Parts: sequence; C-alpha cells; structure tokens
Amino acid sequence: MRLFFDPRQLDHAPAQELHNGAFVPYAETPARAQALCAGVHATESPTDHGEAPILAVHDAGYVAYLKTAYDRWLAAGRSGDVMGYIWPVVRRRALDLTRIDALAGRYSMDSSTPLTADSWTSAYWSTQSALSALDAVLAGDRVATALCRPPGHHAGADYLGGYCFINQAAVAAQAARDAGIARVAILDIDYHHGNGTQDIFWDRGDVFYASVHADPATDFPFYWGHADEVGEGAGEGTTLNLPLPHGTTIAAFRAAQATALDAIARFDPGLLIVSFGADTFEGDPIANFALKTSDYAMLARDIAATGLPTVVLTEGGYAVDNLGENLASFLSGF
Ligand code: SP5
Ligand code: ZN
Repeated sequence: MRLFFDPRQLDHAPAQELHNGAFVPYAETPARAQALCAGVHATESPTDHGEAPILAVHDAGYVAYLKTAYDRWLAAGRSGDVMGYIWPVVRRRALDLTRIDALAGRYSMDSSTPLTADSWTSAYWSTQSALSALDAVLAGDRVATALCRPPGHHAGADYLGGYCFINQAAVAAQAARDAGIARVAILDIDYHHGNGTQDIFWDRGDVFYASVHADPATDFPFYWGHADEVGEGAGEGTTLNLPLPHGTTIAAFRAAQATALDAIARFDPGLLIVSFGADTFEGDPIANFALKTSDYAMLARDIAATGLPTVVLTEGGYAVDNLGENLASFLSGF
C-alpha cells in the first residue's frame, strides 16, 4: 500500500494549549508524526497540488488568515503562539477585521489550537499527502494512506480548532467530486466527532458523512455530533452520527461502525475516505474508549469488506508510544 508523508508536517509545534482553565503541554505533538512513520515501513513524499483544492473547501479569508496570522501576531508585538481570546458567538457577520485578536477569534472555535509560524506549512503538506493518496486510488489502487499530521476533521470551512487547520478529509472528498466521482462517503472513526467535516457537507447530498465517536454530551466538541444531527436541505439524511459512551470496547464500536457502513453502502459511493483516529485506544491520555491494538485490524477488515476504493487519512491518537503499532494494526486489515 502506498503511504504519503512530508517531513514539513513535523514543523508545527505549539508549546501549550488552554484546557480546563490551565495551560498544559500541547497534545498534538511532532512526535506523533514520527510515531506514525515508525509504524509503517516506508513513506513517499506527496506531490504538490497547490492551493486550489484547499480553496475549493475553505474560505479564502480563512486561508489568508492561516498564512499571515503569525506575522500579524509578531507585528502586534506578541511572542509565542497565536491564540484568540474573544469569539463571535452571536454577531457573526462580514466585518472588515484587522486586529489579530479579532481575526483569531473569528477564524477559530476553541482555545486548544494555537497557531505557530509553521502551522500553515505543516497543514498544507498534510493536505498534499491526503491529495496524493487520493491520486493513487483514482489511478486504480484499492487503498492508499496519508499520514495526516496535523489532523483535519475539526476544521470547518472558515475555522480552525481541535488541533486542526485544514480539513484533509473534506479537501480530498471535494477533489474526488471534482475528478468526476458522483458520490463520496466519509467514515470518521476518530474518538471525537468530526464537526468540521460535518459542517462542510451539512447541506450537500453528494457527500455522506458518518461518524462513530464519544457522546458529545460528555466530550469535545460538545456542540456537534449528537444523534439527531442528520443534515439539512439536499444533505438531509447524508449525515449519520453514532455517539457512544465512555468505556466503549470493540464489540459496541464495531457494531456502530457496521451501522455506518450499511448506511454508506445504501448511499452507493464511488469512493470511501476514512478519518482514522487512534484516540479510541484504551491507553489514550485524552480520551475514554477501550479499544486494543488488535481491534484496529478487525475494524479495517470490516471496512475493506465493502469493496470500496478507500483513502485512509489519520486524525487523532495521543498515546504516542502505541500510535505506530495501532496504525500498523489498522492498515494490516486492508
Ligand atoms: C484531532 C483530534 O483528535 N482532536 C482532539 C481535540 C481535543 N481537544 C480537547 C481536549 C484537550 C485535552 N488536552 C489535554 C492536553 C494534555 N497535554
Ligand atoms: Zn480525536
């Protein structure tokens, strides 16, 4: 199986995130990418598809923000990483925002995703890896994988959050649509709900989003991922949320994934994109499911049994010492 990764994906390294009222070490570390690479034998560098596939999903003002925010932060006399402190929760409308703090709030959803001098570059190459994996599958490979770090599924069309800046799954899905695939399905099995992916395709009937995740009643991102969220307009019925309780083990997770795969099969897509998070692992330091390393191979075998051409993209997974073997187990199932 072809695997894509670019060393520039290592550069993004925020120092701290604000969580539970305190600054704590940033969980989404470069060491995660090294662990992902260590879990597979060899990776190849992605080809550069430019910014157009990113701009096909993300707001132009948001992309400009990602590229310029750190310089604006320095110009404002700041040091350290860019973080907002005020969010437009109600009066969210087109304003000519110039101050970095106004922009940081406008283009983010949380306080746990600092932006550094390297965030754009790392997220850009993470996205190019995803697009290169898509190319491999469009060229006839049955499955291909991108080691996407930083991850993407919490990033919306015009906001960052949840350690995510560019939504690789969404960019790949849109690129597949633009390559002529009429219907694309995204299966998200990260521990957290992929609010950004859901938002981007919320009112679209051509991209199915199915997610198995920790119940947002107890877990980040809280405001998305409840079972009654099914999409709207042309997208009504093409969003499927399957929240599960703390302590979930493979039996319940696998059954929920089977429900998602059944719905995806009825949608009859030409391509499947898997947002794979290993933060469902029993040893994950920021999550509360109890999957074991060998469970990931079983989940992948169930996915492979659909027979769909599949692009695997990595999302979360913070038990760094186990991340490589969890990825290896998952990929072995294909
Ligand atoms: C891609 C992904 O899995 N994003 C998850 C974002 C969750 N952020 C909220 C939880 C933050 C917990 N941070 C603890 C840091 C300890 N060093
Ligand atoms: Zn996650």
